Amino acid sequence: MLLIGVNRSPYTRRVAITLHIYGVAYEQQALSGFNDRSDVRARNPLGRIPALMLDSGETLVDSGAIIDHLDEAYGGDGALTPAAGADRRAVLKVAAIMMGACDKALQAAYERNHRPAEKVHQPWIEDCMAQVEAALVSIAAMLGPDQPYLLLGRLTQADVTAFVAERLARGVGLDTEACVPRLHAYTRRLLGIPAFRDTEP
Ligand SMILES: N[C@@H](CCC(=O)N[C@@H](CS)C(=O)NCC(=O)O)C(=O)O
Repeated sequence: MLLIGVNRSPYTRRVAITLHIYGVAYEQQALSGFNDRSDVRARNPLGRIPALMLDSGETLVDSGAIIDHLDEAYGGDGALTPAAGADRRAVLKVAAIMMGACDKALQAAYERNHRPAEKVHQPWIEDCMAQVEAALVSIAAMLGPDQPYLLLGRLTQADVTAFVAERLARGVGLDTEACVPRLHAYTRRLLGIPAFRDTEP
């Protein structure tokens, strides 16, 4: 199995963490969506990472669709996203908010880094960053002091997505230690788990 993408990408990293947790052996081709355009497009016509090439040769794209396959193939009864019901809805809701926060953080970063300086619209960046912060605050509010996991008393895809979103938010300049201290401390604790630690970019 071949994971295409760099772990600097929150979407790629959530797939890498999921593969680790499920104990699936894989290789990784560390391609960037921007720096390795033609190689990435050869795997995903949209030109985005991650993509996952299965041993059969089939290639899956988009972290949500890839993880859906991994849950089905390797998750069993302990899948990171429960198979059905209220537990599934709760995990998917957190994952949707955290992946949306990643989308907004990247829009802010793209506005800063991919446009000529005179065309950068600062209010748009601030609007995106306010959405990121509000999303993280809503998830931080679910955490009690020293609570190890967000939901169900065990590690789920809610934790994986909250981890990568907090990491990205920090990377684009949000002071998460100040604005979501409990979430910041919780992601530091998750780094004690090999799947999180060993996928550090
Ligand atoms: N919804 C997608 C988002 C993937 C995505 O936006 N990847 C970024 C890297 S963090 C990318 O490849 N961007 C290049 C581009 O959009 O041209 C997923 O969950 O996989």
